[in-house]
Amino acid sequence: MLERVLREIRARRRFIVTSHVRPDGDGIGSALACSQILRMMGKDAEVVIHDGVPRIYQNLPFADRVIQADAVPPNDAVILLECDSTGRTLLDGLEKCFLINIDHHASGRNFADINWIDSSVMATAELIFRLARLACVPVDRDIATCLYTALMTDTGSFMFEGTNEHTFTVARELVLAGADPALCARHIYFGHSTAKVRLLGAALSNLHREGPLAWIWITQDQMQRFGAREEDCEGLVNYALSMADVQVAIFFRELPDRRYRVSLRSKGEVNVSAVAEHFGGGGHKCASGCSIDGPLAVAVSRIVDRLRAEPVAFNAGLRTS
Ligand SMILES: [Mn+2]
Repeated sequence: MLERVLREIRARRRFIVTSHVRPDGDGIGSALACSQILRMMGKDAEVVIHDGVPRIYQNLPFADRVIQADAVPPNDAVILLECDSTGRTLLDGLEKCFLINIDHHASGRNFADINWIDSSVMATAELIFRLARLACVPVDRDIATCLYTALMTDTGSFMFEGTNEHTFTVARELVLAGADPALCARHIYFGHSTAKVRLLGAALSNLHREGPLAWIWITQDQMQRFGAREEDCEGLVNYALSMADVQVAIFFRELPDRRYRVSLRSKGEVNVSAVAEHFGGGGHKCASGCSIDGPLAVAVSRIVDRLRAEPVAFNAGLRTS
């Protein structure tokens, strides 16, 4: 499939690269790297992201030229990264375009003209790295920095389930190409806003525990009080997962329309993508998300009930603790 993707790229000239709303490190890093690889192949390429670049990724090379827009500009093809549908981009006009879908999610779908979905890799960045290799584009320091940041964030700093020797081989290649691990980490893990740390305090003061489950939430009122943005909620769920006997952590964020955005994280025993998919969302075995109607108490009990119905080992844990 990689060969096919490269063939279709070579046959075209003007590209738009995009990813989903609320883009994460892999979405942003892979899109920035991909667009630069295309430019080094002699193509016109721009990154268009509905929500623009979150603050912690704004130091990445090429981030300053990302176009924040509601529709795709004229192009010969659009490359969608990390999306299971065109809808995930919130960009208008995609139905008229030639679409190339590159993804590594198990929930990935064949919605585009070409679909390269490989759920054996930890990050789309690994696929973009392979694309550069096959296209004979030298991975320079800037491209390596984008790809390393994508790989680092999607593996939870090389700590998530599925991280293996192959992941480190790719990371090694990227460091050899000029990515600076400490510098990449500093921008992401020591680059938070004050609002985010205040949100963390509020979320942790709402910590609930039930056996191997932990959940926290943030209200619109708190978001406004701290002057927080949506992106400031990114990663808060991981603090609830950090306790020794917790298997699954859930983060509920109240949306302006009073629905709730739900982030699910698992240490590996429980497949949380099945739970998210049940409510119309998706993701990975260990990290997934969905949206659900409020009020909060109803949203919490629907999600928690669904988790109680999950695998036997997990239920045993729930009953005995
Ligand atoms: Mn990813």
